[in-house]
This record gives sequence, C-alpha cells and structure tokens, in this order.
Amino acid sequence: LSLEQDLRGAIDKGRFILCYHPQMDIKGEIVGAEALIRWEDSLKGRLSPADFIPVAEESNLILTIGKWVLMEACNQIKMWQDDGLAVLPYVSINVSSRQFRQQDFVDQVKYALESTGIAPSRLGIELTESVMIVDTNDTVDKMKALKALGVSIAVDDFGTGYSSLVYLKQLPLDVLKIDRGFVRDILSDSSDAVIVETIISMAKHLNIKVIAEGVETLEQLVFLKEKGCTIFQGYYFDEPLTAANFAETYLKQE
Ligand code: G
Ligand code: G
Ligand code: MN
Ligand code: NA
Repeated sequence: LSLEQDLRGAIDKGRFILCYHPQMDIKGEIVGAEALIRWEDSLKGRLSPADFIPVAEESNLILTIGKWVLMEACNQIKMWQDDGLAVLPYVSINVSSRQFRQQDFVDQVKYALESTGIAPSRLGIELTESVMIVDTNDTVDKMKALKALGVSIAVDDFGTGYSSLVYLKQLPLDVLKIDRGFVRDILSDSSDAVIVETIISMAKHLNIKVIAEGVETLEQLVFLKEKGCTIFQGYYFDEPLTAANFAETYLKQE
C-alpha cells in the first residue's frame, strides 16, 4: 500500500490526533498552544507530520486533513471553554499554503467558529512565508476577512522563506514566529544572535508580536528575554502534549 493510500485510510478511521505545544510568557505562564497533528498508526506507532504532511500536500489529502485539524482544534477549545478551566490559552493551527489558497478557506474558518461557538480570539492560524509570495491581493483579502472574524494570524518559520519584507507592511499580521533554526545557536553564532535581535526589534516597531520557537535551554531563554522577546515555545518548557495531558498540566485550577 502506498503512503497516500495509508493516509486515506487513516483519515477514514480517525487515526489523527492533535498535540498541544505550550507557549509561555516572560513570567512562565501559559498564554497559548500550537496544535500539532500526529498520526496514531496501529502498526507504525505515532508518526510525525514531517513524515506525511509533505506527501499529503502533493494531493488533495492535505485539504481533508486541514479541514479536520481546523474542526478538531475548535472542538477542543469548545470543550476547554465548557469545562470552565482556570486558564484558557489561544490555540494556533498550522495551515498549509494549498489549504489557505482554497477559495472557501475563510468560510471554513467561519463555519468552524460558528458551529462550535468558540470565541474567535481563541483561534490563531500559522502560515509560512510561501503563502505571502503568491497572489498578494488574494492573501491580503483573506487575511483581512480572517481578522474581521477575530482570528489572529502568525507567520511561521519566519526568516526561512523566499519572500520579501514588503509583506510585513502590506499584510495584517499579528505574530512572527522566529524559526528555531535561528534560536538554536543564538549563544554561539553571532550572526544568528544579530538576526534574532533584529527580528524582535523590527516586530516591536511594526507592532507585531514575536514568538521564539525551539527554546531548549535556560540560557537561550535569558538571551531572548534580554532582547525583548515576550513569548516562548520549546522543549525547555515542555514537549507537545496530548489534549488530556495538556489540560492536566496547564489548565486545571489549583
Ligand atoms: O510537530 P512536528 O515538529 O513533528 O511538525 C513537523 C512539521 O509539520 C512542522 O513544519 C509543522 O508545521 C507541520 N505540521 C504539524 N501539524 C500540522 C498540521 O496540522 N497541518 C499542517 N499543514 N502542518 C502541520
Ligand atoms: O514548522 P513549525 O514551526 O510548525 O514546527 C513545529 C515543530 O517544531 C513541532 O513539530 C515541534 O515538535 C517542533 N519543536 C518545537 N519546539 C522545539 C524545540 O525546542 N526543539 C526542537 N528540536 N523542536 C521543537
Ligand atoms: Mn508552526
Ligand atoms: Na517554525
């Protein structure tokens, strides 16, 4: 069986789950979570999206998966909302370029918000720079429509794509996520340090929030804080957790 056929089966059998990776503020309090898809295969175990998202992106399977991720994240937010948990983070989902390009993408988001009844400010979408380089008018229109719904928009893997910086002033962006490739050697590579410092400063002046990804050590965290970064995500805090473990660890009242 090809991976594509396997994937189709996994969708039909409901073998996907979302894990939640905490995002912390400078006080170490939870402010958000990135939803990350996992494939629970009965034979192969838990598969990383790096092993199947690129394949899904070659066919319309990515659209089916993308719709599932959107609904699943909104349903989960709704459940946490209904549980009356002490803390309610916002949840961001990864949206692939092809999914975003669909003509009815904004309607899909609108439907997910309305059918679950969640507060739109609880949902964020992460887009890579590849979205910014195709059909800017369409991108601007869709982003404005999403913003009008109340959903926030983040640029994922910032600094690794081929796009120009012009889009930073054309597009209504809320968040830049500094790619973890820049964060990794922040203490040993002076180029990475300067790049990260510059992104933080630029975002501040453009009134865009910054999330540093891939924070693995206290030393990286301290450095990022010194440079003015205020939101952090990475293994230093935790790994992506199942919804149950995430709620248990971060959302329960004392
Ligand atoms: O979680 P992990 O590091 O294994 O993710 C690997 C890659 O898969 C990352 O680039 C991440 O953005 C992507 N990814 C994770 N979850 C999703 C998802 O739900 N949809 C899409 N399109 N990509 C995802
Ligand atoms: O491309 P994107 O930024 O969506 O990728 C998210 C992926 O990065 C997730 O699969 C997540 O598991 C991974 N990730 C998040 N934090 C860290 C970290 O501190 N170290 C490493 N190596 N990977 C991380
Ligand atoms: Mn992401
Ligand atoms: Na990233």
